[in-house]
Amino acid sequence: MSLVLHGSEMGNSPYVLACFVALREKGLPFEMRAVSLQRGAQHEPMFVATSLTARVPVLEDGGLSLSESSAIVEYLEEAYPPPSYPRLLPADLHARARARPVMAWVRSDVGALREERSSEYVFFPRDRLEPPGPLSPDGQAAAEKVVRIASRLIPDGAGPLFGPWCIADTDLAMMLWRLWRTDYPLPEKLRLYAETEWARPSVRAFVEQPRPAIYVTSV
Ligand SMILES: N[C@@H](CCC(=O)N[C@@H](CS)C(=O)NCC(=O)O)C(=O)O
Repeated sequence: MSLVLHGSEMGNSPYVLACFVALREKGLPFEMRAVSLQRGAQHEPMFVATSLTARVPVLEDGGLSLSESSAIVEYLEEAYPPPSYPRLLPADLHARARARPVMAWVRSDVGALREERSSEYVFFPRDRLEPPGPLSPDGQAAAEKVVRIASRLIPDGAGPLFGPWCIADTDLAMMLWRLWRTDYPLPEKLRLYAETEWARPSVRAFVEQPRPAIYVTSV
């Protein structure tokens, strides 16, 4: 087995987070390679040869190179399936069906929030960042939408979403941390959920990885 995960040098990609957590939860050994997005290394021919989209994450597994974080998660679940390997997606068909829209939604909607509350706020100390400005009307609407949807999804007792942990929990918690780390008032249930999900060893391993001192904005 020779698994390689290409991530960003700054260690702040929510999409790389999902793949990193998926690999850790599966208990698979993998090598992490950092691509310097700031220097445009994602456009270099060597990387483009492995990446369909010239973006991180990319997973290499033997002869396969795969882009797009949710495709990588789905691949890992099929290539290293339960019960031999721990699950990333719920065992129950309906729960699994409900987890996928959560994964798709955090990747495709609420762009204003992802832009105005960029992932640096989640992964870098606040004293190294510009204080977050007020949310624009679109950003505010997106924040309210996140709270509304998360409140509906997260069960009383603060989760996980669908019984045992699944990768959609990490995705949703990442979205909530954008709010929580920038002083947005989260309802207690959501705050508890976000904190619990962030305490998972697989997530801690990503959050606590060493990062370069330089700060550059991205979403
Ligand atoms: N839909 C993609 C999004 C990947 C993505 O946006 N990656 C960003 C880093 S967070 C990237 O590589 N940006 C560099 C670029 O677009 O040039 C996924 O889920 O993997």
